[in-house]
Amino acid sequence: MTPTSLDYYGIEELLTSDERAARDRARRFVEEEVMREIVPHHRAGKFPEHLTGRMGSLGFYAPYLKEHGCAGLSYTAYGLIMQELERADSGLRSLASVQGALTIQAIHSFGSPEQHTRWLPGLVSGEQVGCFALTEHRHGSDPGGMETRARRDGDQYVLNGSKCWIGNASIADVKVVWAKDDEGRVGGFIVEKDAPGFRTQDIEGKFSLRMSRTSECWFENCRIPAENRLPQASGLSAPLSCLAQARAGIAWGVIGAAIDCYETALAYAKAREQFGRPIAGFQLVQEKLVWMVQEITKAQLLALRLTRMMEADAVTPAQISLAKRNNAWMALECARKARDILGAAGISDRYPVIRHLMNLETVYTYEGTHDIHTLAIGRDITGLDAFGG
Ligand code: TGC
Ligand code: FAD
Repeated sequence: MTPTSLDYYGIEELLTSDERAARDRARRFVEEEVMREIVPHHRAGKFPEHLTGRMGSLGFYAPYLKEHGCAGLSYTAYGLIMQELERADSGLRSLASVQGALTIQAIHSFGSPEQHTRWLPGLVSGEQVGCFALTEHRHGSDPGGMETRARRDGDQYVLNGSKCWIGNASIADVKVVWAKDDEGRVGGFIVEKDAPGFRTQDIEGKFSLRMSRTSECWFENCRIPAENRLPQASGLSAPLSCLAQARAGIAWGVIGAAIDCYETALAYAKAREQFGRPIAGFQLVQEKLVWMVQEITKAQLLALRLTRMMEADAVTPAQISLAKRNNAWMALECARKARDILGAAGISDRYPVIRHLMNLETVYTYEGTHDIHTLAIGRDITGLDAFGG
């Protein structure tokens, strides 16, 4: 196991022993069971499906929850687990985000006790795969405009519409689908694997998050039992509150990708010689390495403070937006600088940098684009809505 990792400001001292243990368990899993899988699966554009159950058995899905087999750890431990998963590949962290912070979170927050008993144990253990279908072909940043409808018909709901860019939808046993009801109010509906009228297709040709399955979905008079509606989910705030948990995980996760880029670039720069000396000795190269250390350190402090505020139940959506916005941008910039330091070698998957760089283009966009978070924070500090309308 890698003994050390970038920790310029002694973050280690601010963690509890349980948090360190959770991080080390995730790191060990990544190094012993995942790293050898990554390049072949990334090249093939496939997720190593057998890891889904294994990650459940290690308690990686919504580990900040206590019931139904969840690990009952702190939000900081959750963040550290996401960091270690994303150090390997954003697709691995994405699986944990979609399964845990989105699907499990939605059923946990808005489901009935019967729904908890029925679906949560299988999702928490990873025996069942979940997905969270909010985005539509015509509505990404503005999910409030969604066109998918759920019409009540006796003891069933009939869903019509489509969703796009949905992680794991084509293999999901349990799909949390957000749709507007007869009153035009957003609700959450659980669509099970073989629901009649449901169709899905994986999106091919992705250059980013290749080690992750992403799908389109269509609902054509798709009938589900009325008891599959999440009773407590009423309005757009329901899916947005799940996104808050996932965005906090991303704020931590991307630090893992950034550290991997930095450490790769540092080692390369010390070994690679040009003009008769290691390129690490050139001022311009040092400036890039220093920028990475500086921004990763700031991102670590931001992420830690964020999850400590979440542990105290004292965080606002705009504060979460700020951490997601800053840290995803920071990681993408680190990947770009690391790619530059590696020269031509930086475009080869012999090194992890180009893979992280391509992945981070997705992370910059999903869970609210960089600019959508700019406007969310802008609205918070000015009281003025610049989203349009
Ligand atoms: P707005 O009026 O602001 O809000 C509607 C209601 O929601 C409440 N709210 C929140 N609640 C909890 N957490 C948040 N972060 C919240 N933000 C808003 C708000 O108080 C209001 O409540 P109420 O009771 O008054 O109705 O809604 P808006 O239509 O103006 O939109 C705001 C905006 C643009 C920020 C929002 O729509 C947004 O976040 N858009 C981005 C969409 C997005 O992030 N989609 C992500 C899809 S899932 C995904 O990408 C998964 S990838 C996962 C992975 O692989 O890791
Ligand atoms: P758009 O909303 O069309 O935005 C395009 C551009 O316009 C962006 O630059 C944006 O910032 C800008 N823009 C939009 N509105 C404004 C404005 N008011 N002011 C200024 N600029 C604006 N979604 C799910 O529901 N579930 C998933 O599991 C999921 N997984 C994903 C996996 C991958 C690999 C990807 C790429 C996406 C995934 N998404 C998922 C979708 C993701 O959340 C959306 O892509 C994202 O919310 C942006 O929506 P969009 O792509 O439609 O872009």
